[in-house]
Amino acid sequence: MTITLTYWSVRGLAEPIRHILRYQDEPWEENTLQISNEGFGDWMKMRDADDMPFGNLPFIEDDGKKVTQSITIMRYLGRKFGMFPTDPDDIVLAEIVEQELFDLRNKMSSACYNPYNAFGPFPGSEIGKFDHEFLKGRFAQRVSERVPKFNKILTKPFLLGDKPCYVDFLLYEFLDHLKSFVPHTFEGNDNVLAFMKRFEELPNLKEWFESEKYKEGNYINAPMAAWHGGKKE
Ligand SMILES: N[C@@H](CCC(=O)N[C@@H](CS)C(=O)NCC(=O)O)C(=O)O
Repeated sequence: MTITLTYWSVRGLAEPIRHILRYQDEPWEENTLQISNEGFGDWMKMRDADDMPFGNLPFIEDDGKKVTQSITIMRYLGRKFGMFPTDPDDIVLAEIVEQELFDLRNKMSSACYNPYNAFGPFPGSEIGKFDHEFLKGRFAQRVSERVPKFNKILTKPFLLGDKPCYVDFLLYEFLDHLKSFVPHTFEGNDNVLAFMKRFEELPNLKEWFESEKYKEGNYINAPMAAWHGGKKE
């Protein structure tokens, strides 16, 4: 049965899932929700149905089963397509990097989405002050210390060896966010740049990165964010 991915019409948390689905050879489909009152209404109906214990976006449907939580989806697809490590040391490294990326990604989201009005207006939401430039500066500092650490561990073609594992898809997408958000971070980190280039050359992904659809671009964050990024204007 064809896997279906449901998510908003941005890269957001779904792009690593899209990349892993693009890379493998089985057909898959996308159910795109528009960021509008109508799209939100459609989502409310799905979220409140009984077929997901904790309805959230993104989710995938595979063989009648719905899977939520982006990292769980990546692990699920990694196992399904033979891209989940089996060696205990590899699993530990993969999960450390997976969680490091999750932490950094959350920091970046906090610098981009104003918590006082992103989902409101709610009573009391006017009391806070959101300072995007300050938070971006803090984030830039953190990644300038973190990116060299990625550079240090990327000694093989991919994180664990010659072939990509599910974490490589998370890693590429996060690095690509950094490329737009804090581009100077890559200076002197040649292993990171070589990793990104190798990823873009992978079978099926190479065709994607050369496609018109990719060149059109898509926003990283939703329109309510202080920084959307990613779209080629
Ligand atoms: N931990 C979750 C976070 C999911 C999440 O925050 N999803 C946002 C979009 S990025 C959403 O719109 N969720 C729908 C909702 O909360 O109703 C994951 O990694 O999947």
